[in-house]
Amino acid sequence: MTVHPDTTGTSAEGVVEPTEGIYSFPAIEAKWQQVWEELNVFAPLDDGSRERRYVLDMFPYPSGDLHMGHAEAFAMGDVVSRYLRQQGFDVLHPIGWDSFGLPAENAAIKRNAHPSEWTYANIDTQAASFRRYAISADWSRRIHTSDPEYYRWTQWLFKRFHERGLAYRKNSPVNWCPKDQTVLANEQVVNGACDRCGTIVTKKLLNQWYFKITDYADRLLDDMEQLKGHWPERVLAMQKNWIGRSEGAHVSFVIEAAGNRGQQDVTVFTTRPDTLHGATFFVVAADAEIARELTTEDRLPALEEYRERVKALSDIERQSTERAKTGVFTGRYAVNPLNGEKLPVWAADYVLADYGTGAIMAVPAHDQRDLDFAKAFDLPVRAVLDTGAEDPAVSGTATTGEGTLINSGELDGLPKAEAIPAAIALLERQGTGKKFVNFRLRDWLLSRQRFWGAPIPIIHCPTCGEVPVPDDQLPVRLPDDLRGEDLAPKGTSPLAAVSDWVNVECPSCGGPATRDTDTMDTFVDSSWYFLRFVSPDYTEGPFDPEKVNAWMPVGQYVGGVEHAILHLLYARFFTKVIHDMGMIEANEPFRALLNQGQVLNGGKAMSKSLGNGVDLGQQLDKFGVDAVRLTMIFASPPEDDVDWADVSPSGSAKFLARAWRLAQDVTSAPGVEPTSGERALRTVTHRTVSDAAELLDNNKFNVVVAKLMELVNATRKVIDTGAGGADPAVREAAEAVAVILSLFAPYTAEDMWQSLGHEPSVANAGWPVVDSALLVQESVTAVVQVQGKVRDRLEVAPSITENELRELALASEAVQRALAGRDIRTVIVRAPKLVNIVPA
Ligand code: ANZ
Ligand code: ZN
Repeated sequence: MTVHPDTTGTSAEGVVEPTEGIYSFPAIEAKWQQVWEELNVFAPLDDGSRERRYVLDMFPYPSGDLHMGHAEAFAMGDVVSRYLRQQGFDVLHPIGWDSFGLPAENAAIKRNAHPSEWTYANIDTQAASFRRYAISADWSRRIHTSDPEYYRWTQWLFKRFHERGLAYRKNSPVNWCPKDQTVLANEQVVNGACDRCGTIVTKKLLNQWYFKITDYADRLLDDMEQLKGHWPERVLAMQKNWIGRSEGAHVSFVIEAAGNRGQQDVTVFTTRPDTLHGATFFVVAADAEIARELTTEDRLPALEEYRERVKALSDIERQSTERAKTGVFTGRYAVNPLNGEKLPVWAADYVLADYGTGAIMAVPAHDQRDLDFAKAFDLPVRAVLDTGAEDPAVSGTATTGEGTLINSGELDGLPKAEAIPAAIALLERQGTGKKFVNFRLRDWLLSRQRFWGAPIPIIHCPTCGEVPVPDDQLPVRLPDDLRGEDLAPKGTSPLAAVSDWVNVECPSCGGPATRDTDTMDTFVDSSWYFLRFVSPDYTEGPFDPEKVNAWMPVGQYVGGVEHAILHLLYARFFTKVIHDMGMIEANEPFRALLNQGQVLNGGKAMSKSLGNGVDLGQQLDKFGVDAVRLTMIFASPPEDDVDWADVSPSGSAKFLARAWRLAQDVTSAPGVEPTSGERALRTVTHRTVSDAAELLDNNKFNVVVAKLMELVNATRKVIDTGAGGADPAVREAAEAVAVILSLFAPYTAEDMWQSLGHEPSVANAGWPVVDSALLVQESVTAVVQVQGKVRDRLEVAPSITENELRELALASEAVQRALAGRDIRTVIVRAPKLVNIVPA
């Protein structure tokens, strides 16, 4: 083993001996973790002296120790963060915990404990694992959303939303999980089941708090323009689809009196007002109140029986085109406002109560679900658009394309695109309809009847109504003496049973009043945490406005695609509202988004039931942190899945040892001029550094690792068979390896850096400067063809002009031989690579 005359090997605090001999990751890990903490390497300067960059990982939920999924996601975020630091940016890379939520509460019930015990114990475990995993985080900014210092500001923000009319209460049928005994947002119902416990969700009529996110629907949609090219396409598509903007019209139909029911108006939402003359029946959502109101008394028992059956179905089942259509006749008729026709009114499940107006005009010729229903109940089908296809009444297939209006009175002959505004104009003139833009997006139901969340800061007074808790009385703290059974789900919040917490004086009139006992959805906590990180100890508000404008928006956000809709949409909404309050300049929170893939094992997601789980701790013990990190990065592009059965952490460990030995074998002194070194190796080094930067800018981390492996091989070759470890080009290469490797394998890189005679930390070494003169290729091979057949190869300068190349090619003896005196028709030249000569 080479001895290094030049190695100083001291850290700022005391002496840390350079590691020699055999690469041993346990020794290296123990050594550097402590040095980094002492040097406080990863706190940003935050003084404006450098351009700022904010890199954020979706903060973890403290469900237990870290798992393989965390190891992948956080490795990706750390690469970005460490890379930007090397490029000279002042990087904010914070960490915190999304620490409110049901699992803590369920664990507390089981163990007769307070939810905070389980929560904070898990946070400590995860924090220790993150430190070991060498996440380049600024630990001084750590936040937990369940800390009163944090949820004080969640409550403060709720109040500001309330003042702006963006937080309100209403009675409505809500998704109810019978097992968790709590309401769920639409977003938390997956295929009709609770996304937490899988229980089939039912509907319950409750008075609940909502955020008026629908007021922002247009902006949430339009501002996606800013995100194009920086967010994954599919996430943007999912958001767009979730917001679901539909242009069309509201059309009002008179429902004639019948039996015990009087005449009334019902409005429908349609995207196809041009097809009004093709409406042959009318449908209301069976589960909407309107269905009951419309149905004549004699038919009510049939309706009620049908409604019971509908309850059990998810929205997806209800709208499926596969299912046979079902419904009941209400005994009523609707009058078509354009032609006076009487349309039978049905109640059916394929129309949803909470979309549009919950009622439709059915046009079976041009809507497949209406056609299936018409067939099932023998209702008429009338085409009003000639598309050239067979009559839907005969084919059984509704026609939806472009075409010309028929059977439509004064609209006849118009193309569809003109008929839509023409029909709207007719309705507007009559006062029976108008243009309308409908959204699929619903208001955000935020109240939960559970304990472990931020209490809603409202007091209900019999005299004054809803009275917000004054700002100086925030936070409304959770009681800390509830445990075990006190927390068991009862349908109302466990807080409702704590009478000395509930009963308070009204802040407005001083009379007896009660606190709101619901807590906020945990998505509220995570809708603004990225703002708290810029000034986590700020006490004058949720964040320091100056700092927030200096750091926001987040430059790179990293996290799982499972948050494509909920979290990202809510965070965007919060940012826009806070922007409108004049508190931040940014109107989008995350400039760029990276969704890492999943970690699989044997082609399947790791799961307890499959027994294919891989324990992160065991992998780290066996292969070391750096090898696990490097394996995650090297396995695939960051967006793709990593199958742990197909990768080789031991191969990664071998590569790391090989890289590490380069530093051990360097014998030249630090700071030696590299210009006298072997040029070929220098070219590889500079090309690698240059390519790596470009690849990193495009998130192609795995390719950077591949290039790094080539550089390590090239360097090893010079040490073993060339000028050896004294060649300054070898030092230059080894230093470049250490700096690039510091993004992926920080322990190994730091140790190399020390062996190379530098002070820690390599994290601050700075990206190597590329000498572009070394990148110039000295010559290129130009292929010369005659009639498509290769006749010669010429070594030319990369900058050769077309004319120069043509002359050279024509002068070639081999070409002259092939031409055999024939005249030339054309010469095609693609400088500097190709010439094709075509004889006459
Ligand atoms: C008549 C019509 C004729 C329609 C036609 C479509 C085609 P999007 O694009 O998703 O917004 N609709 C309205 N409310 C509904 C509800 N609550 N449940 C189920 N379907 C509903 O779809 C709008 C169209 O979906 C509306 O336009 C309505 O049917 C139906 F040739 O009206 B249409
Ligand atoms: Zn009062």
